Amino acid sequence: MVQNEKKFPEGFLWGGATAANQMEGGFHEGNKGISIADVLPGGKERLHVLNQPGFNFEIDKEKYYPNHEGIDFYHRYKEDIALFAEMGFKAFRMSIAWTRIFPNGDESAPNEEGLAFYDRVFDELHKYGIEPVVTISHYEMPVNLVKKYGGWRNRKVITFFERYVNAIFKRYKNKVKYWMTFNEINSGLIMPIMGLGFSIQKEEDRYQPTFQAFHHQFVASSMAVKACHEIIPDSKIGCMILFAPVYAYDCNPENVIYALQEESFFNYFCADVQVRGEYPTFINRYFKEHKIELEIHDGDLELIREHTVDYIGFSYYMSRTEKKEKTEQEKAHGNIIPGVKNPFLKASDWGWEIDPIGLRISLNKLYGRYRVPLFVVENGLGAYDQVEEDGSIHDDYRIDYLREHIKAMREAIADGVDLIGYTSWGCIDLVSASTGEFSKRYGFIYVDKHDDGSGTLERRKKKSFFWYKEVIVTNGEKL
Ligand code: BGP
Repeated sequence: MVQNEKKFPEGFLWGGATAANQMEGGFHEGNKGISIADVLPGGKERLHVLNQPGFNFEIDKEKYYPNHEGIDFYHRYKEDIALFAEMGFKAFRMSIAWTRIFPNGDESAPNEEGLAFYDRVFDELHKYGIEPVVTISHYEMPVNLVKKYGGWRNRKVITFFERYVNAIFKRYKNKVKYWMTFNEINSGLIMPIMGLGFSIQKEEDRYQPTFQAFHHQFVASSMAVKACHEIIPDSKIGCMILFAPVYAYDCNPENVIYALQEESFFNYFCADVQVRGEYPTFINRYFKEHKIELEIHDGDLELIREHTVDYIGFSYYMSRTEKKEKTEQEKAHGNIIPGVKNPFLKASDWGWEIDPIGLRISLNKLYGRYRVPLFVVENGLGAYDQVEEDGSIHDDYRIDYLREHIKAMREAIADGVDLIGYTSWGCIDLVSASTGEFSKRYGFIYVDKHDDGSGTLERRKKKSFFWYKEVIVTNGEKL
């Protein structure tokens, strides 16, 4: 028997993660088209839009849209990548904005200016030996595809996506080895606007249209896996899921079965299709109960079966505790899916429950179920940072959070989990996806930009910058 060592393997991909729409800015430059992220306002209004029916995907000229300028990575990528290199990053997770490559999504040829921009970014990363890890679609499909076709509900979108992935695989085949298809694909179950490209108008939309849209994404994802392997033979392409392990509130079997059902539905439904290559059996009952009958074309299921992903990328921020019957008071309101408050856990300023052991549990659950390499492609603490008079930022709370999560990964490696990398979320401050705020900061690098849009965009190294540099240089030994 091989004894698992309690240390990070050689070549472990340490780094940071971002998404184009949350940092690039330049939303009108280089012929870029309008994406879903470009029509989302900031602050409370964003939360309202994401949770209420009937969003129209229009830009209101009177309003402020934080993603339009982001942190201006579009013009400052050299400066930012130099800072990542100074921290010793081995990998940088970023996404390509679909709307830079196909501004409206349905053109027949790609936009050269958009392609050239990412060439420059990848070249800059390679200059420092940083491996790009690229998400193909991170919450930002072209708005034209939403308005004209109805987002992922429409099967035609698969063809447009195919055009897009073929263009980027061909163009970057010598520059990008690690890919991921849809960011947090399972988030479409709760936030269809960002993930599936449509707004729920009535309760029934949560069933037939939602799962038809998922089916189209699964077909598109397998098609992308196939194309990626054909065009870039030494590539690795993964799925990306939002994983929050579900705990039963207590040992009441009613709560245990409820937690199990929630976990299967939210954490495993998409991963089962993308990793195992087939719809899980538990979903059939759900489909039946909600009268969902998928329209499946000849060849769809074969494609899904034959072209499964090489690894699982996942985000981990919190665990979730569940109880079948819960009162309003018991709910853990900040969490992505509320559940009930866990009395053993503290929460972030946004109410996200902090649970490093939950990461070890997630890694064990995922590896036990799928036996493919895992990649933690998002994890971090959103917090308010204070800039001191001398310009320093003492973010010890962030260091504590990350340290405990990295320890948990090390334990999981000793448990036998095959973990290939860790890219902590928002390695440079950027726009929050759920709230559109700048003040919810995750970075090792502070960006002088505020919720009202003011700020010089100047970059500053936080205390965590120097800490993470040590972590990387010692391959996770010095925490
Ligand atoms: C994930 C998304 C990211 C990111 C992160 C933090 O769900 O993939 O895009 O933003 O969560 O969330 P937030 O920005 O809402 O704090």
